[in-house]
Amino acid sequence: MAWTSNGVDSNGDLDDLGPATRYIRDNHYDLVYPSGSSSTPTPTPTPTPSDDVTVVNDTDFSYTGTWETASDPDFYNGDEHYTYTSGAYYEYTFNSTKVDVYGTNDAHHGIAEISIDGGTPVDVDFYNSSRQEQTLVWSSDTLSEGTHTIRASYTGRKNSSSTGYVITADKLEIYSSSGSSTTYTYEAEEGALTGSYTIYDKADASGGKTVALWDDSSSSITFTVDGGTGGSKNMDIRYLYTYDSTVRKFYVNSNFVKEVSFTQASDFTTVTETVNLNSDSNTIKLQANAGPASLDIDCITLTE
Ligand SMILES: [Ca+2]
Ligand SMILES: [Ca+2]
Repeated sequence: MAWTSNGVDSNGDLDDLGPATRYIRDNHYDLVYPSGSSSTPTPTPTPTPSDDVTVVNDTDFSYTGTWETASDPDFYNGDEHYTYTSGAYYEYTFNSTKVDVYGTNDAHHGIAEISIDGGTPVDVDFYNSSRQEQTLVWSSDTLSEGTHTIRASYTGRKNSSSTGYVITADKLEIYSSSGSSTTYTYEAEEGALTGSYTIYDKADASGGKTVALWDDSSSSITFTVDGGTGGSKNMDIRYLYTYDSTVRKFYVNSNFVKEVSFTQASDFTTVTETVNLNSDSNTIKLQANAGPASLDIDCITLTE
């Protein structure tokens, strides 16, 4: 980190900045966000209906045979299972019409067989010349309504470029049956922003932009959201954070709910909270707090 000296502590805390430190911070800021631009936010939410996706972490799969576990912030939820042993497979049973499989590809990874409901397995290659976490390795066709079981099995086979046979398990994304729920996404860049922030372009951000919300007690982002008929919703907050962890104060309709924790994520990831909304219009605010530097917030997604 280029600016750990001169008043910024080892966590990159931005409190009590002197002029020299501000100079360092501002230069660092330009390096991190070269395409960044502060602009007047548009306080009009534009909710976008999308598929309702449930993410299932590898810790919830059912494992047979010998599997190892690994930790890395680049994995979904920071964890992964992998195997290089004959007879190893995982299964997961779900009630939906589509599943996407994610794992890590690498130069020493091999070919798995994936099947649905005991059907004919297909080969899925976990090889890539360099390590690539959270890769979409396989998508099912559209399945019939109802319960299905996916199985991913070690095969001991590989392509000719690979140096090994490892297969990995990081997460599944399960798509709900159409019409069972409604999801709305609200972009951070379209929220009402205060204090120190930068809206910048990022290719893999929802809507192509994300917001760096600097840790300054005046910094906040407020989303105006449609509560529908009211009641409890799931709220996914999509974010990036390069330090160990931080918190933001979370308010619904100006009432403090809790501090939400954000752990290190070098790729966009989500933290999920439950929110109780009134019918029709509500505000959801995330307020900066004491702690390390900027948290990038991309969007929030509400699910009925
Ligand atoms: Ca995982
Ligand atoms: Ca966004």
